[in-house]
Parts: sequence; C-alpha cells; structure tokens
Amino acid sequence: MPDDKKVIVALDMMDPVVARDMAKRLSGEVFAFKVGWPLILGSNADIVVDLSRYSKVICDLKLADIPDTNSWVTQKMRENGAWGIIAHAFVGGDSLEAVVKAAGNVKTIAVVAMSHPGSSLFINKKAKELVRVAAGAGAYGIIAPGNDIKMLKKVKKIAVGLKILSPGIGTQGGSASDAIASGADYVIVGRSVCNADDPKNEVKRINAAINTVLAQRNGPAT
Ligand code: 3DU
Repeated sequence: MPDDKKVIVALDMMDPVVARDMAKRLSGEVFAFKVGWPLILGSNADIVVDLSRYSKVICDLKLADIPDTNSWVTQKMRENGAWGIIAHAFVGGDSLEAVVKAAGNVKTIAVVAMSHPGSSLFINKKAKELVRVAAGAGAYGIIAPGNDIKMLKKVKKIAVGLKILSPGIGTQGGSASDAIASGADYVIVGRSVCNADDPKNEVKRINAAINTVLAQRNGPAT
C-alpha cells in the first residue's frame, strides 16, 4: 500500500508522556514523527524506541561534528529504531558521509537551508553547494524551508534524487500546499498541530490541502 501521508509532525516537547499521548492520537495520519533535542534529552533517547510503535521516527539532532562523533550518535539512534536522522551538510562531505555510513538503512537527511530569519546570514547563502554535499554523501533527502518558496524552488531544481522535507509551515508562516506545490515531498509541522484544539483534525486538514495539490498535479485517476 502506498504511503500517501505527507505530514511529519515535530513533537517539540520535553515530556515523553505528553509526546507518547500525542503520537497515539496522530498515528495513522502522519508520514512520521520528528523528535529533537528537547524530547531526546527528556527521555534519555528511549522515546525513539517508544514512538516507533506509532510511526516512523526521525531524529532531528542536526549533527554537525567530526566524522567519528557523528558516527557514534548515529549508531545510537539506529539502535533505538530511528527511521531517519537529520544532520548538517555545512560541516562537509566527510562528516555527512560518516552519518550515511553509520546509518545503514536509516535515512540520512541533510540540512541545506533553514527557515528562521538568522539563516539568511550564513547557511542559506550556501544552499546550492550544500545540496551537492548532500547528494555526494549519498543522503536520502534534504531539509529546505517551506516558508521560503523562492529558496525551495531553487533547491528543488538541483536536488535530483533527493527527497525534500520542509519545515516552516504554520507558525513560521509557510503553507503546506504551497510547499508541496513548490517541490517539497513532505512538510514538517510542529506547534500549529501540537497546540491546536484538535491536533488530529489539524493534521487531517493539512493532509486534505496537500491531496488537493497532488490531485491537480497528477490529473484525474484513470
Ligand atoms: O515551527 P514549528 O513549530 O512547525 O516547528 C518546526 C520544526 O522543524 C522544529 O522542530 C524545528 O526544530 C524544525 N526545523 C525548523 O523549524 C527549521 C529548519 O530550518 C529546520 C528544522
């Protein structure tokens, strides 16, 4: 059965009990959950094992270290059942390759551009080069901002064979349907889902908006 969900929910919270409850509620509606430092520190990384029962888990540690250190952290996340791991591309091909190698079947996703205002100072100026670093290292995909459509389109043109995962949706101003229409394969949404009165309904609403874009792109089913 094709995996038709395109929403990755960022569980940005410290409390593993709250995260588990949210994952239970949203399981079946998402492509994956993304967990970052707050939850990993709050749970001693066991949350990755726990949440894997509900969906795929992407560990967003934004690794940016020397190859050996990147490799150790990646191995730990792999042992805990991660589906994906996010690392920075700006540290260079050797550090990213170390993640890809240690990850094995776990997907490596490289950050090539970011969504916050400060990213215009350094990282986003190098986005094209960083896409090449990601491709050269054998990454599965890249992170590119869903609230900067110009950047997303620029990156999409050269990201051949790489999946694009786009944060910056909702609270940071981006729209899921615009991001998908502009080349994102998946959108990452945190606060606007987790803080919604009805998070499940909010994910369903985003899924429906994305499906409309995809139906327009693919034309009527034959
Ligand atoms: O703004 P939101 O609450 O939807 O959360 C976005 C998530 O995506 C959050 O976990 C953040 O760490 C991550 N992220 C970005 O927001 C922007 C990036 O460039 C990369 C990751």
